[in-house]
Amino acid sequence: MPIFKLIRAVSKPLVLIAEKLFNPPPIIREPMVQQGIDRETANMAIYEYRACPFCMKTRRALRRLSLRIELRDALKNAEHKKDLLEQGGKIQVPCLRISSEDGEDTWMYESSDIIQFLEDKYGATP
Ligand SMILES: N[C@@H](CCC(=O)N[C@@H](CS)C(=O)NCC(=O)O)C(=O)O
Repeated sequence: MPIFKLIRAVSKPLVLIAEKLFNPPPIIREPMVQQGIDRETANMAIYEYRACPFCMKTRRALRRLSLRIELRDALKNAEHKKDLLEQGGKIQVPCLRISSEDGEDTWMYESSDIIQFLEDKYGATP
């Protein structure tokens, strides 16, 4: 078994247990406000691996900010992996894809940048 697969196999249950134990409380918004945000984030997707700690950090931020952004498993789903490589530019997760109507999608790598972007955009909404 290649070393990365072995590390992933060992760390996966730990990452998932930690995520369950230390889940932050979500922001509760007025239904109308939440619906507006849901509409806005419908054009976003996060490419991730379930057991990646950087992805877990990002999923925690999604939960805290009550963002219903689609999660795309780039390890199990070959099409998501291909899109990440060919359109995003490299295989690295997490990656936030913001689709645009003109086809010029934005691919944002780095968990800290993704979280900062989402915090700036949605963190202050009551
Ligand atoms: N600095 C990056 C690190 C992300 C990272 O190292 N992700 C790993 C998975 S945990 C990855 O995508 N590795 C490439 C691969 O598995 O092919 C971040 O904070 O997002």
